[in-house]
Order: sequence, then structure tokens, then C-alpha cells
Amino acid sequence: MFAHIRLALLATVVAAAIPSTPAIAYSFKTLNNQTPIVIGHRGASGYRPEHTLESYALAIEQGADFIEPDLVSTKDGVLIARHEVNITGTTDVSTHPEFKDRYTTKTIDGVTESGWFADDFTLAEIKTLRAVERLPFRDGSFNGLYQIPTLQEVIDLAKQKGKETGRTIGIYPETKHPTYHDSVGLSLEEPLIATLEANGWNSADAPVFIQSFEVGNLKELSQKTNVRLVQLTDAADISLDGTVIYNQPYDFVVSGNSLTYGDLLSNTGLAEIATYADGIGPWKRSLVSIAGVDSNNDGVADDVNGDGLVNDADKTLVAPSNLVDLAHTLGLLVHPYTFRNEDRYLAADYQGNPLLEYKQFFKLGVDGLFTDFPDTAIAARNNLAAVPEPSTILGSLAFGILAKRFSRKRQQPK
Ligand SMILES: [Ca+2]
Ligand SMILES: [Ca+2]
Ligand SMILES: [Ca+2]
Ligand SMILES: [Ca+2]
Repeated sequence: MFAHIRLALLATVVAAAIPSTPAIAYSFKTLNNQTPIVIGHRGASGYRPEHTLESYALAIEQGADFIEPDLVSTKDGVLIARHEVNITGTTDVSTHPEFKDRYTTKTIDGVTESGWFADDFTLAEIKTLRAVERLPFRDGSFNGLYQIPTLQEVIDLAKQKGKETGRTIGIYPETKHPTYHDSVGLSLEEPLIATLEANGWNSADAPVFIQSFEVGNLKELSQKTNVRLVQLTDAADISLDGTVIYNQPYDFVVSGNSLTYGDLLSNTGLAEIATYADGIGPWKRSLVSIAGVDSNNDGVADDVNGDGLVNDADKTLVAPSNLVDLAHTLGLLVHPYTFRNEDRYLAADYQGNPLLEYKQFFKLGVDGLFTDFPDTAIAARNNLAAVPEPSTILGSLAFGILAKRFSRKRQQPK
């Protein structure tokens, strides 16, 4: 009761003081109390064809701290920025008659697909292609303008922009399909480390995180480089009630290891990750999931907003998991993916306002996040940092003062 009155009194005093005091910096609950990083996912891929220098440059211009090249290998062993080995959907390769005979069918991570594949092209050939927008609901007006960059070109851009802006621009490369690349004799890890080494970025304090959905190659990398490593985790789906349905790292599928990504995100799994990596990159639904509505009882989520699609906009948030706290307790950074502005990716609770989603995740204490729209993430981060919500100021101030008093009391010898 006494504490309650004192809190109320403090709140009054603090509230009265607010108008005349300068803005109080938001206290991010990140692992190192640092401002969370914004990672330009495939660049600023909400605005430009993904994985082009133009997409990365825009991300940097918008304030991204890191740019994210996904890496696949060319036939001649050069690392280039593409999300898929299959380059049919992100380049104009299908319009090149000289490559007509390269059309083929391959099985990558157990999935059989047809098209044109990066590992059948030399870098010189890749350079004759131009990038196209992958998603039909995004701006296609930049189609056919931009080249496919190499990892070296991405590093050159980050360094050049770093000089121009006076900021540290990091890179966050992802090794795509390491098991597949090994199977075709185009292992990714060696050229990745060699390229980082050649650029003076093969060290723990380099502005670099290497990420992978597989486990084996990260463990291998942890023996070969001091660059910070991040274990990505995936999932197959979400059930109606918001339960995340986990699948497996592909190298586990191949080796017969029965553990799932869900197991990796348990306390035991995270402790294991902490032995070879510096952080985790979970799907955002492992932190905050969403539940559907099933009024027609067909077992699947309904199209609540009636736009003809069933997606995140038809679902509502469930209580956050304790994954951020679990990971932080083990010293692991948490960098969830992927944040996007379009309605279809936003739970109904946010009412189409992506800023609200970013703020929720920043408040959970994430150490960074992957976004297709770095400008929106930066706006949310700035907004949170500059203008704490009144209840947060009061709460943290009052709590801080009380905590100090109590801790001082505890420390006083009697
Ligand atoms: Ca990626
Ligand atoms: Ca390898
Ligand atoms: Ca239904
Ligand atoms: Ca809908």
C-alpha cells in the first residue's frame, strides 16, 4: 500500500516535470542495450528489384545499418547476390534466346523445379542479364535496368557508401543452400571467407554477420572464421490457433537428424547454437504469432476482410513467446525476419500501419530486424527513441527511482 502511494506520488512529480525536460532516450532491451540494427533485406527490396546494387544503395540511403546479400555460386565459382539458385523469377534470362538451351530441371533441397540456374552460367554470362521485380504487387518499372552484383561489388558499395555517409555500413551475407552447392562442387564457405579476408573483413569486429538456415556449414564456419555468425530458423506454417509448425534444416534432413527448428529454439537448442554462433535469425512468427478465424469450420483460416486472399491481414496477434529473453539469457542476439509494409503481411491488429509492428518488436528487445522497407523501420526506431510513450516514461522512471532506492537500501550495512 505504502509503495503504491509512493509510486503515485512519484508519477505526479514526474508527470509535472515532463514538459520542461528534454526527450529521454528510449532504453532498448537489446542484448547489449544498443540501438537495434536495421538490415536492408535484399536491399530496399520493397522499392527496387531485390539484390541489385541499386536496391542496396537505396537501403543505405534510407538509413539501413546493414545490407543483406543472399549468396549463390556461378558455374565458375563466383559468389553473386541472388535469393535462389533458380534465377528465372528475378532476372530476364527467359528472354535471352542464346540461353534457351540452358533451361533445365533440378532438385534443390528436395524440391524439383524447372528454369535457369545460376550454377549453369559463368559470371560473364550472368553479367549480360538484368534483374526484374519478383513480386507482382510491387513496382516493376525498374525491370531490365540493373545487373546482378557479385559479393565483391556489394562489399565495394558498402565501403564506398560508408565513406560518403560517415556511417559504418555492414554486410549480412547468407549462404544459400550450402548442401546443394557442395553437391555440385561449388562450396560457398571457402570463397566467402577468402573474399572477406581480401577486404579486411574476416574478423570478429568486422561489420559482418554471416547467416545460414543450415547448421553444419555454420559450425564449419565457426572453426574457420571469427566473423559473427547467425543461425537462421524457419517454419513450414502456422496452425489456426497460432502454433508455429516447424520444419528442419536441410542438412538435418540429409543426415537423418530428427531435430526441427522448433527444437533449435528450445533452451537446449539455443544453448547449442551459442557454442558456434552469435545470434539467431528467427521467422518473426516465432516471436509473435497470429491466429486465424474459422467461422465456416472448414479447418482453415477465413478471408475475414473479404479481399479474396487469406493472409496475415485476416489474422490477429497472439501473446509473444519468450524467445527473445531465452536467447538473451544465453548471450545470443535476436534478428527476426521479414518485415514488410504491405497489408497482406501485417496482422489485423496493426490496422495497416507497419510502424506498430516494428514498435512491438523493438519493445520485445530484438537486436535488429530484416526489412524490405528500411525507411519505415528507421522511422519506427527514431520515433520510439525520440518520443517514449508517457506510460513508458512514467513506468521506467518511477521504477528506476524505486529500484535505486531499494538497491541502495539493500547495500547499506546494518
Ligand atoms: Ca536472406
Ligand atoms: Ca561447403
Ligand atoms: Ca475457414
Ligand atoms: Ca483476406
